[in-house]
Amino acid sequence: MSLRTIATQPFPDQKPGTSGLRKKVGAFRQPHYLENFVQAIFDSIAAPQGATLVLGGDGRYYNRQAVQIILKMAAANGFGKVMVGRGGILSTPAASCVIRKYKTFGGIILSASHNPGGPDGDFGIKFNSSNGGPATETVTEAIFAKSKTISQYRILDAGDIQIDALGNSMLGEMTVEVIDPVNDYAELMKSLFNFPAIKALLAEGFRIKFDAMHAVNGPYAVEILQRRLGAPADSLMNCVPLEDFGGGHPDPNLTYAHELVEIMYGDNAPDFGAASDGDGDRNMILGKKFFVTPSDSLALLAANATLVPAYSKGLAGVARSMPTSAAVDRVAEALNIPCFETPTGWKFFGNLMDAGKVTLCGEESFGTGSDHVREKDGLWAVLFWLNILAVRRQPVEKIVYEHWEKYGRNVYSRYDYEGLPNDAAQGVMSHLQASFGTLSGASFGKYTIKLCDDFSYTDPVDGSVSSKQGVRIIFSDGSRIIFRLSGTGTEGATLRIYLEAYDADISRHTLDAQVVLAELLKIALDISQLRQRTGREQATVIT
Ligand code: VG1
Ligand code: CO
Repeated sequence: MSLRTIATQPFPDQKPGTSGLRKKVGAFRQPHYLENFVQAIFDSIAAPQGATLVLGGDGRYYNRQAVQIILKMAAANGFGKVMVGRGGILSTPAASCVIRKYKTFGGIILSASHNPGGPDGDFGIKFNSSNGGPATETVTEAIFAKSKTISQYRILDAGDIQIDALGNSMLGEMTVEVIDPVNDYAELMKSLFNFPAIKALLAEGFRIKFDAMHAVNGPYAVEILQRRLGAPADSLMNCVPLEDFGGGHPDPNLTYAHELVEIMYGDNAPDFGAASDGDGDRNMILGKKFFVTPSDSLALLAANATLVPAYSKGLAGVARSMPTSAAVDRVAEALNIPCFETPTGWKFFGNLMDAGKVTLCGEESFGTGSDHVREKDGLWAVLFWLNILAVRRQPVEKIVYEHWEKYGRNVYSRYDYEGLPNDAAQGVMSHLQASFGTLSGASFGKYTIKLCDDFSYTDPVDGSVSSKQGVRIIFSDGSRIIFRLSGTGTEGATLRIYLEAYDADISRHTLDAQVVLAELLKIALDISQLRQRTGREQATVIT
């Protein structure tokens, strides 16, 4: 077994996006591509000699090969130990949990989350710091800078390491500990929620359906929902993880989780439905023929937090990403706690949680979480809902309607235009930016623009500034239109339009969101010239 130093050349395109580096599998399989990025991580994070690292991924195609490469590189770069999930698997929230529980130096998570997998699908990698959260922008910028000048990487010349049985083995001087990917996470969930109450609810015939979408959360759901909480086996679907997610798009929304949606909108529907994504950090919540928008879900969790043992003493504060609706702001105001507005991406919540400023965080993109880990957490959100349902004993939609009655309704929808030519998408954004002057104060029917700008965020903890985080058009009644380019796609550009209208009138709370938002959508398409500039008439996905 010998340590080898391999000469390499930089790749120009290793800039991490909203959540790590995501590319087609084919890109990652180019000689030296993965190795360069891993060495750039190791060169940037200054881990002390003998440090411990956590390693695992969502199990998608190329996960196993990547794990072997990273183990050999960690051994050659002076790490003392790597804790790897059995089979190379760890859900994103479970990886965060393990990093924190064992106080490791950090971890490497292999995932392209909700993006499709398989040989022609996507792969991804990111580094999480010792707080268990995605590296801050300062660190990801340093990794990118390093990737542009890299000239060599270090790797151990060794055979493949067994990662399928629990226990320790040696790789050169480094210990490889294969850990159970589920147990630490399940124990953490048990410590947060009222498991006996949820168990009782399920025993009384409250019916649930959880769709793991053939992704990483399958075994976690079997252990927690079925084994520990007693849900019948047929409450779970698609719980066998597959390298290509069964050819599906492991994104829990009304479009891609249609199998579950059909059940929840069909005859004899269960009382509660939920799904999670490729790496287990997203969640979708459904009632009988009822969809809870992620922004509303965050607000509801905040408003009902004291029903959950872990949050019974109340919340320090809440945070949401800028495009997420202001529903949670209203709850924060009523609770008299601070509410922070951050750029898109979970990495911006870490500092706030570490400083004890916020307890709950969420994004409109089906992500919710708390300071129990430093990632968003799909099953945690499902358990939070079940805990609320076990205490309140009301149907999902009733809980939502009561919430709107008290706080008003932030009617919300997102339109995604995927696979656009890069320059056309950029053109839309530049056109909007150039129109700020003429748009300010302009009226469109009942809507008058109060403010338009490019969102910029100053981190209240470390003072770092992130600018150009999305175009905001804010109307005098608080309604908003946001335009953003995605930072997770791997093909062309994805442009997202986020629409939000506030409605306090309960007589309109049963209206379909698309009906309420039709006028805002028209304004958005007009002022952005999206159709003319991209030739696209319809959005690819509407959530
Ligand atoms: C999207 C979502 C964002 C989320 C990110 C990672 O980013 O909008 O809210 O944090 O995905 O989620 P973008 O840049 O494509 O809009 V996951 O579950 O893919 O790690
Ligand atoms: Co995800």
